[in-house]
Amino acid sequence: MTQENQIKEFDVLIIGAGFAGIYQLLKLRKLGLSAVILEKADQIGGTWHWNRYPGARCDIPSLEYSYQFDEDLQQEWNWSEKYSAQPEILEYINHVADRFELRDGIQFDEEVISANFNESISKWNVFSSKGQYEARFCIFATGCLSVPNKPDFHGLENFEGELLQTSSWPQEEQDFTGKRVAIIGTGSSAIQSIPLIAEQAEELYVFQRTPNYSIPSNNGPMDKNIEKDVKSRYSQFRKDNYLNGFGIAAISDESLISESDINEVNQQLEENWQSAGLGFFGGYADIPIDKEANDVAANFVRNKIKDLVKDPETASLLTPDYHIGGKRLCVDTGYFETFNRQNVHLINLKENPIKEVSATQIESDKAYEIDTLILATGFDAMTGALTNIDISGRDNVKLNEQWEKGAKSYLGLGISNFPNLFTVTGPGSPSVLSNMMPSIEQHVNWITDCIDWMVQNDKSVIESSETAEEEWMKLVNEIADMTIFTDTKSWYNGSNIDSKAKAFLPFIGVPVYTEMLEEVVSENYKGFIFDKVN
Ligand code: N01
Repeated sequence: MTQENQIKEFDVLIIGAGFAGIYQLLKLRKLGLSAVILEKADQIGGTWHWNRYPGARCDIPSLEYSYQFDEDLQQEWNWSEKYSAQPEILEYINHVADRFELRDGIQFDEEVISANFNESISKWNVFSSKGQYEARFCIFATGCLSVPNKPDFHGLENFEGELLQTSSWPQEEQDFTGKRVAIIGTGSSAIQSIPLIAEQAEELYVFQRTPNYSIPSNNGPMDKNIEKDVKSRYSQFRKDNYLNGFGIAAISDESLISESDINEVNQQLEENWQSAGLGFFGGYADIPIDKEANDVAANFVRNKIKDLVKDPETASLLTPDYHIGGKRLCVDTGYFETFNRQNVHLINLKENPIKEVSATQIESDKAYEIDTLILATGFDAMTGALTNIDISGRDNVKLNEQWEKGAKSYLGLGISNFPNLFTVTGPGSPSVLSNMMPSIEQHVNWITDCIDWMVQNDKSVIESSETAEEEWMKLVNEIADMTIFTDTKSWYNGSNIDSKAKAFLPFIGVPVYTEMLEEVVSENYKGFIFDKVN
């Protein structure tokens, strides 16, 4: 066997060098375990590396969308804006990698192709684009929104102009000056990028299938008083946020619209519109669960769209008719106002789906001559990054076959038949319905403690029991069924991808989830099986 072909051995393999992967590497090193990250990209950053389209920024305040594991780090790092833009977030993760000397533990340009559990030695055998690895544990830190959805538009391969996708944006700056640009999709990525592209492009054609609710970010330079206040009580601030349903320091949601005076409700919603962004529901606990309360909030936004967009027909096309929050809420800077520009045109794909893309045109209600086509068509969310890898567990069970009728996981951390495999923010955990950063840290801490516990207690192999997994997913769905989240087509329930099983995947409710995680640990990892004998 040549040097390159040698199997490299580690205690733990981590897949993905985003926020989850690099923190996981740090934690495992502290435990004294050997670990390596395999990363497909040529640099760290995960989602913040790939999604570098114009306007990309977080929509949870940066004081919250950041690591909390190191007090010095959180005190010393200063964000320039309330919601930081993608370049600054990338700078931050690079800073963390350097500060904690993590770079030498990452293999770049190395895509994981397959992972097979070898039952005879209880180890994972992993093949990448560059080599072969053997490890006791595999941790998938592959993100929830990392596999782009590229719909098969008829004739797309014939397009001779520039084809871009928001979720794999080139590293070189793109200049749209003088160009006729088409963008397909009106989710968060499009809503962030459209206002900026419109400022440059000669013409911008927005192809919309479903309109979205979007709340103004009211972004701006970091308020130094707020920063000082948060930093003076950072660890308590973080703890308090875990007690909020979505893990975000929004306005507490103690009131019910159904029991409140409508004028007061509208006043509160106006305040939220002016300042809360993603926390727009703040103040009212019944918006996600009571259709009438939801209608009050939805109508508030619908009226705002009517006020912001001058042309009534365009305003009406931009107005969603489904429950607010059913699709992930968007946060924007001047999105609706952009449609008042002469060079921006909205095309309704519900009435006129895309018929054909040719060398220079895109055709729906008519043919549009374009120079650039941007796909802002979303992701194979929550499961895509796992099912795209050929993963086989016990008895050669394939993960994508086991999940054919819907993904099942215990706590979003472990999957039955896949021993010593952990997922960070996997399906069945709050993940995308929470602030991802604390949720990532919560999972990485949990996984690391679990591995440590196994070492201390002389356990070799852990896997979730099928019963625990079944019961867990039943609970995930029971909670979701109490809300309006399941009525709407969204990537939360796989409806954005035709071939995908339709099931609601995120766990709703950070505080309950946190309690349950603690309970599982306090009962010696209840629901998991150790050292299973066949
Ligand atoms: O993707 P999306 P995204 N023909 O799935 C349309 C996070 N994020 O990248 O709704 C025509 O939301 C699709 O239409 P429809 C955030 O969690 C965060 O924008 O399926 N259209 C939709 O309009 C977000 O929710 C930030 O009818 C097609 C759009 O494409 C998630 O990532 C910023 C189509 C896809 O919207 C995904 O957002 C950006 C087809 N065949 C993203 N297929 C922050 O602010 C799809 N569409 C932190």
